[in-house]
Amino acid sequence: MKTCPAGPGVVDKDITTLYQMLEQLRRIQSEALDELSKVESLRELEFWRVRYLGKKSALIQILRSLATLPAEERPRTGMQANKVKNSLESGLREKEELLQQAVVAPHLDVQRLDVTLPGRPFPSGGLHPVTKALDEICSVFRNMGFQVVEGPEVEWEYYNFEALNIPQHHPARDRFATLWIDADGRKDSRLLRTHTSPMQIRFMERERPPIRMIAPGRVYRYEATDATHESVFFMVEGLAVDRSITMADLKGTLLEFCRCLFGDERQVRFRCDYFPFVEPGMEVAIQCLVCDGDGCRLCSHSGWIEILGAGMVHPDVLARVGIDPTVYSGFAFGLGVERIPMLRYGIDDIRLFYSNDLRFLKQF
Ligand code: FA5
Repeated sequence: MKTCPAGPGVVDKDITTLYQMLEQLRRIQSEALDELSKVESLRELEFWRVRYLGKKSALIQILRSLATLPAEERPRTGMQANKVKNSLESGLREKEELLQQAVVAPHLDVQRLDVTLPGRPFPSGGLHPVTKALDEICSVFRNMGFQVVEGPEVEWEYYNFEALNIPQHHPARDRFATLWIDADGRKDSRLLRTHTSPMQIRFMERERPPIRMIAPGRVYRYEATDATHESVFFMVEGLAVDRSITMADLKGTLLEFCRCLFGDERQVRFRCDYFPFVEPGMEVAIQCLVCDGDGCRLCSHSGWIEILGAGMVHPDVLARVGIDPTVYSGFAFGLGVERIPMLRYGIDDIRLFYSNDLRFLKQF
């Protein structure tokens, strides 16, 4: 270890002026800190402490001699000497902590690793807003006593159309622009299901009333996309069959669903619509949440957004699966899932859900 040029334990007798005193303090500080950086053990640190902060050290002697200085030099010299002392003491404490850590955990590189720092966060994924909407929809209907079932996305023509009163050449087929898998004109071809309604048939073929089920899933349509239409989107089918089910049950169920998702205040509109597999049929629309009914891009300036088609299950459909329509009746509905988060969060383009832009997806 180097020593102070003036001798660490001796006061420089030549210091007569304030300037010289301050200069000596500066030298003591710079040399002491330089030496401190080279200390490698607690033992060396103790030597350092005695040399620079011990009773006989230059610094402590300067502090003791302050009383003998002329009154005008005392405050400035005293302040500077205390500053140096504080800086050496805090350097001593820090070095002591570092060296003690090295004794406790010698494998840690104490110079570089601060184990008290918070860890680096791992990037973690989140649920897609459509998945969240599906979960919420399923939970609302589960609470009303509906069971959740799933079915195939590649479907037989029979389930997608025939069994739902849509035979070949029926004009209603135009409504469902279909992606065919077997396009060779076979009698029973396969296709990508255009709606979840085939699940009504599949479920009624194997279960007897009372029935209360919902079937969420992807559907496919060969159509141009726009702000409210995608070619691949999600639907939730609903079906209830029992004795004495009426239109009032259908309206009550859908109103309760809309209240759960959009609150008591939001207006719900029921209007007649035609689907060959229900009679009577209707569409349900919600007052646009973006413009509050005034008209905007999202609602095509109508003030309303259609979220589902519904109706009383057609007696022919019940009869086809062996359920007696003179004893049982039922209601069914098919809900467009993306429309729910669009309405709730004011998303004015359905294509945002599937363009994989993280800036959009991270908001949910
Ligand atoms: C049907 O698909 C019927 N199967 C619904 C139904 C079920 C009626 C049971 C009666 C009884 P529709 O084609 O209207 O109906 O579609 C239902 C809902 O899906 C619409 O209200 C709309 O919210 C949504 N939807 C329809 N087309 C698209 C599309 N291209 N992109 C996104 N959502 C759509």
